[in-house]
Amino acid sequence: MPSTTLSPSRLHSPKPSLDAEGIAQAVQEELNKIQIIDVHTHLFKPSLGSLGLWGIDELLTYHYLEAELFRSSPITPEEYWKLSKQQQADTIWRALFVENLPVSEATRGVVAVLQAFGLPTDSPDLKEAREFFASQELNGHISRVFQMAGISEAVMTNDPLDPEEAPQWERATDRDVRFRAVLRLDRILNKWPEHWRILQSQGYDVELQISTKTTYAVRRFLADWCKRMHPVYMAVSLPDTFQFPEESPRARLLEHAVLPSCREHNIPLSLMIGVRYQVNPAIRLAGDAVGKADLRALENLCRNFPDNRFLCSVLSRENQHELCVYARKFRNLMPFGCWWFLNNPSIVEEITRERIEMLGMSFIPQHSDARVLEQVIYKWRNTRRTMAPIFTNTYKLLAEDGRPVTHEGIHHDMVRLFRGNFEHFVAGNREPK
Ligand code: FIX
Ligand code: ZN
Repeated sequence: MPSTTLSPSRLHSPKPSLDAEGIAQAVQEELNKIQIIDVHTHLFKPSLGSLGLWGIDELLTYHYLEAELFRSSPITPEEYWKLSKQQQADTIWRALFVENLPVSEATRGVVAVLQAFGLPTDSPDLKEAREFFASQELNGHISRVFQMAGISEAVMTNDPLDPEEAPQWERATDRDVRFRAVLRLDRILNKWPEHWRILQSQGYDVELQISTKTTYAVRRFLADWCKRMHPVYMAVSLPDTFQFPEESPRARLLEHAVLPSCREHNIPLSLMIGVRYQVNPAIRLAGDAVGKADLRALENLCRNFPDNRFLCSVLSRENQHELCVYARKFRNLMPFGCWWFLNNPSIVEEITRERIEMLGMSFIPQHSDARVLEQVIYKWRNTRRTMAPIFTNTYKLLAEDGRPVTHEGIHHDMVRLFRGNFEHFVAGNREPK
């Protein structure tokens, strides 16, 4: 892992240590100032057309809120899916924001976004909010939202087999510096039997069997998409039952196509482990759950493929400690984010404290996983709010134990956590962009 270090003269500053109040102030200042790289989102650059979701109706029909709707309203999923997008948003607004106080993390998030734009947070309907968002020009709105969220870039999730997205890449050749691409491989790795024919129809000499011919052709497919997308990493989400090695198309494609391709293009593979897919299909995207995974699969990958770099986020609370321990064993492993059901202050606090205690500042604390543009506003505000006291306490302990803490040192760490670690890890032995 290339260095993100301070020069000795700057670390061993003659400057007196900040006192407790000074530390808290410096942490707040640096957290407010840092322009974060949001390393995993489901946002899309505008040139990818209508894939990018934004505005009040999308904010309200977010699958986190749909899950909460079915707990606080008599409407059935079948009835809900028959409604138009606007009717769905109206239903969620009424049930979770008018008839009940929006106290959950996800509902409070919508309130924070409305407040950020100076819109009423307690009106009986969505008329004013809809008029406001309808009056926004998308490109300018994206830049304004990124500025409000304090992020410089959003890393997308791009699926080369998505029938809606794939054709867009033929046209979307622009390099929008606000967005970075990622080659998402869930369909190839988790659902090969259902998807290999799509590659064949595109002229890749693959078959159901994961033969050498197939792995060679899949590597060609990945190389073509790397040329088209310039991905910062490849990524896959994996079930709680994920095993490696194992006799499966997924394990063979990983070993003989994806990992070699990542080495060839010198980019990491991101493993997001621990999903129990569609435990309740009736509520669609909201129907996924979590399961504790056997992380020996990760251990085997990190040990057996030392020339590959692995970004990793695990969904189960019970897997967090193991992930920290494995990161202490393997420098080609970078833990990132408090993913999905973990992105709640009480759990973010627990995970982040444990990571600092075990890894110092050598991890990526958070990602937003935003599916709707304006979500980055509340998700990063909440992250800053939750992490400020954790970082402050960390430095207070360091000062108490006898090491002077300076504003400069804190600045260095915030840059490292929210930019440097990611940039260096994805760059590998190249100079980061
Ligand atoms: O696999 C993923 O990237 C997950 O983040 C999503 O599938 C999930 O639906 C989500 O939105 C989590 O926040
Ligand atoms: Zn995601």
